[in-house]
Amino acid sequence: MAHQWRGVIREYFDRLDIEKGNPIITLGEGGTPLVDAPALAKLVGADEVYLKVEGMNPTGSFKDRGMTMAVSKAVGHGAKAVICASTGNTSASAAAYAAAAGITSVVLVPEGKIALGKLSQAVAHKAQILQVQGNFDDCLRLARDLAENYPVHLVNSVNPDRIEGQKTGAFEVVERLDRAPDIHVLPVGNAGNYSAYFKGYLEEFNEGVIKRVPNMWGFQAEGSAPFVNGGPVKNPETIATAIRIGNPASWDLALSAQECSDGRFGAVSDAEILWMHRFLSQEVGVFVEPSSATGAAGLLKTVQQGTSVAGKTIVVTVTGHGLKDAGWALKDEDGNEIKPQIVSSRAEEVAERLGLA
Ligand code: AN7
Repeated sequence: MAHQWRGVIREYFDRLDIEKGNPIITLGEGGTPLVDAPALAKLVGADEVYLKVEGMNPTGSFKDRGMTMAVSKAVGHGAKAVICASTGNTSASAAAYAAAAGITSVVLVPEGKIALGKLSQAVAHKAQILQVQGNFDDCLRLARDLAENYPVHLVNSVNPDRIEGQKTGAFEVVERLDRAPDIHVLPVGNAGNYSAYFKGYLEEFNEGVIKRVPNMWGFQAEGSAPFVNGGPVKNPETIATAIRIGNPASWDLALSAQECSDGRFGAVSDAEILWMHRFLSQEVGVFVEPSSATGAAGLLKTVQQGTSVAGKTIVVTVTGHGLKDAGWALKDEDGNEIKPQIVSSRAEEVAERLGLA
């Protein structure tokens, strides 16, 4: 049989905190493409920009890298049920990995604030879903409380197994480039992924594989930007529902990653996010969910505000697939619905409509 990618635990077993003999629950996550994005490089004036396309993971987001670790270790400890709070992608991933493991999943999501694709994934994988009257931060508080007092294992990124699995994204970037990028850009919600990439790069640095750690640049949505405001946001708001988080779980880890990497945090408006969402689809060929365009939008804004990235090699993690939250592609710049025209099946008419005749 031909070799296929074996998932991040088997591919990086020696570099992960997991014991021999622990069951491995995998759906083949990781090994995602690093896509050259010359149109984005040109737009921002960088030497090279690559997108780490995490939408290519089994459930369509980067969460799978951490979930394979969290669920495998939960099963290793005898857990029969896992629980998470989620803005959507974590719930989709937890539900899928629990299904693969043959255990139950419970997901708490903010009422009415998760994208349809993600909700349908959690339902498809038979999660017990509850919509909580509150925001993500309320859901996380509740999930922690339940995991502490009832027989259910928490798989949010406050569980270090999640960060441990997600650090493999940095390993893959280094393997592909044969060095570290100068700058690594990410969208930030709970800041788990930002912290995980830094951990991965730092380990590569400590092992002498790379000569320096990239500057870690993290971007939030303006209405939901605790790292920029310097403290929690009580009522976070943004159309980028994945990162509609006011009280990030990985606050301390992320701040130290920012300091140690000489990195930065910034915020972009919903309009800037949607502009970049469209640019990535139309000019790069990569369809991401709006939240996932936040990093690239922040990179552009930083350049527009006067920071040059000339000569730099930049990697931008695009975190989730466009099909997760597909409706945004069907709106134009002014928010009007885009509806493909209806035509007869006569070639002359079709040619005329297409402007070919
Ligand atoms: C597409 O699913 O928090 O900064 O509950 O789904 O590590 O939180 C999702 C977060 C970026 C932010 N992009 O990552 C959840 C959840 C997408 C996301 C983030 C999320 P973190």
